[in-house]
Amino acid sequence: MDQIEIVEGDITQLRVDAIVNAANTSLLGGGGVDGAIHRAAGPQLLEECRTLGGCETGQAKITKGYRLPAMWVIHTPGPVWRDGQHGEDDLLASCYRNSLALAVQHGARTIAFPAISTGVYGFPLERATRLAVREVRKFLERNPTIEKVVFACFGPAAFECYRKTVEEANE
Ligand code: AR6
Repeated sequence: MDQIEIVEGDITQLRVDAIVNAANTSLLGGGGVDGAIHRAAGPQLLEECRTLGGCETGQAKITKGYRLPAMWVIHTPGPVWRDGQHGEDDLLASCYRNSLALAVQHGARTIAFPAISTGVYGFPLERATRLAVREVRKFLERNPTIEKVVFACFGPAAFECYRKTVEEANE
């Protein structure tokens, strides 16, 4: 799976066609990676987000990237973790699928994901990582237009988790 790349660092710095934002359903900004993306993109991003009317959990909407190196931002609200019995896995999987489908629709060939839902929303990192890697691999098998998917890991623990999971998936 050499289309999958794992990097440690700030997703806002990545030179890819699209970066994914772990948003909330208002799409009006927040903390974590959402805050970082809005800060780096500048105020026009929020202006465009205001026109979108929010977004349901597991769905995705796209905007321009403004001051970001990325041309597009794909906003997807992940599920809030409760106990794993409230559809969290399916919702998180649909975040990945819908984001990738939007990227394809807009001609993006390279896309970067943060670890959606694993911060404030409390989704267990290992479980989220396995699911992210599985969904991305499935999508890549069927969609040759995507050339590269980057997992942007914030900190060494997340990096290690993704590295191990991708390695296991390749076995
Ligand atoms: N680049 C890459 N990853 C990052 C960055 C960054 N600059 N900053 C944080 N992360 P979170 P969630 C990682 O909390 O759990 C917001 O307020 C972080 O370490 O940003 O989906 C939204 O508005 C973690 O691994 O998103 C929502 O209200 C991952 O990004 C809520 O938080 C996701 O953490 C969404 O919560």
